[in-house]
Amino acid sequence: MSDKCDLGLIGLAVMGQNFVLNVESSGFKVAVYNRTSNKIDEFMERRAVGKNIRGCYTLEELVDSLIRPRKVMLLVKAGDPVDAVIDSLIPLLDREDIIIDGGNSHFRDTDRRAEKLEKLGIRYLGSGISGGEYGALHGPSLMPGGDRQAYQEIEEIFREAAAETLEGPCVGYLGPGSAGHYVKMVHNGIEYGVMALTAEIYDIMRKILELEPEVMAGHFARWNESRDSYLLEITAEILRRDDEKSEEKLIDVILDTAAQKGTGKWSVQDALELGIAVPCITAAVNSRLLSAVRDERLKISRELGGLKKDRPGQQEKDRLGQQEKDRLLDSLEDALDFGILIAYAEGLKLLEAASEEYGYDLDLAEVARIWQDGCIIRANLLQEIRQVYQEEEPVNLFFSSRFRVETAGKIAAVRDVVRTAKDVGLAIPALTSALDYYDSLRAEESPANLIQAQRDYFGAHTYQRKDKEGVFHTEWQDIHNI
Ligand code: 2AM
Repeated sequence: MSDKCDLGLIGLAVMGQNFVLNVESSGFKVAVYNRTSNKIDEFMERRAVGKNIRGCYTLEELVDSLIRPRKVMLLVKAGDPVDAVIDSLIPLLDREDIIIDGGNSHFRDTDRRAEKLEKLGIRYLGSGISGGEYGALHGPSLMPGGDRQAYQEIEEIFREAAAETLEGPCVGYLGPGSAGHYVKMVHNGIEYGVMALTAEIYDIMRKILELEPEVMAGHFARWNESRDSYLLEITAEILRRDDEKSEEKLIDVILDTAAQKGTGKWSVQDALELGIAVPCITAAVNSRLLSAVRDERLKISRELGGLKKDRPGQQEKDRLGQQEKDRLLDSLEDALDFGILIAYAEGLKLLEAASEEYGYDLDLAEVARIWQDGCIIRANLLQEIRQVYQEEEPVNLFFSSRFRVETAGKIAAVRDVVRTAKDVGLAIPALTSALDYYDSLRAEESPANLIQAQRDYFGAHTYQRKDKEGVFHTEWQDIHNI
């Protein structure tokens, strides 16, 4: 047997280390390299001891230790570092060798790199990886795209490393160019939506129902029994956790400003570019932005804060009796389901449009299958979503034969939750936007006739009529009299 390695991995941060250990544990030999060499030492002396892993201190050494065609995977910081590493690899690689970028690269960067490498005869794959550090070690969801033949060369490694479901490993070739990174970006957009929705439900539990974190945890855990959603599961766990540094629950001492690395924003940016509405996901990104301006919030809330009980003669919060609280709690469960479905619906619509525009030729049933396990948005719901796209091409996920009746059945509860929050001035933008998305698509008539009239009035942009073919313009003003 050759003592050469099956895979070379560059970038030994935690994700990189964990992925290497995962691949090695599936029976492959891995060569590793990191820019800062003491990380190689540290890894080799600790976690890699006794394993089929070779530490390399130069890129030449890494490349020389690989079976041909060489497969070099990058798990370095997204952005310029990826270009820097690729540029250093180019002179060392031969035609037909394969570079795989496993980072969270912007899909346009992936396209640019693929094009550049194609000219040199080097094959390129951009692969989304989801599942965090735990997933990287125990089985992530892998979303590869790019050169199809190159994928076939690394398929065995990826299939062994990926999370496993009854329907196969959570990996599959998604499409050419940046298809993989695009799917990962939208995965993260949906993730933003689901996280914002759970946070809003938590906010209602906390501020309107006045529940203790432990009790909230119980509800999330109970709801999750049939849903098996990773994000619901960790929400319950988070709410239960005691703080080690105080007497409080940990959730109560964590600062309320959310950070972001950009994939949610990119989803929204490209959705706007493609002309696809993703209001729930957009609201989730906006929520993080608004949470981050804490100083502004604190100043304004000093005067205007607190739940408003401003309807005449009502103490809204105090008015909710136990029965009403129980009803609201039931409504929250339905509202969360509804919001989550809409977040998926928006994301899948975006994928549909991107597939068309960028020629990815995505199979949405396959995307849903790959998301079934290993990744952050994994949940039982994805099995149903997969079936929808296997069976039909729905105008919208929520209107598919599988979800149509169920969704309609939840709307009264959603309105109940939104109304209650609005009454007391609690912001729940992701859920509100999800409901507005649904109501906008449900409306036979939108008010855009007025928009068209306004556009024609001030800019002679013309309009179409309901009753006649063609393009029309009205002289709205008598210019001679102005
Ligand atoms: P480092 O340990 O030398 O910083 C995540 O940050 C991973 O990306 C780390 O392994 C880090 O290497 C690597 N990385 C960041 N910038 C890099 C660059 N310009 N070239 C190579 N690797 C880089």
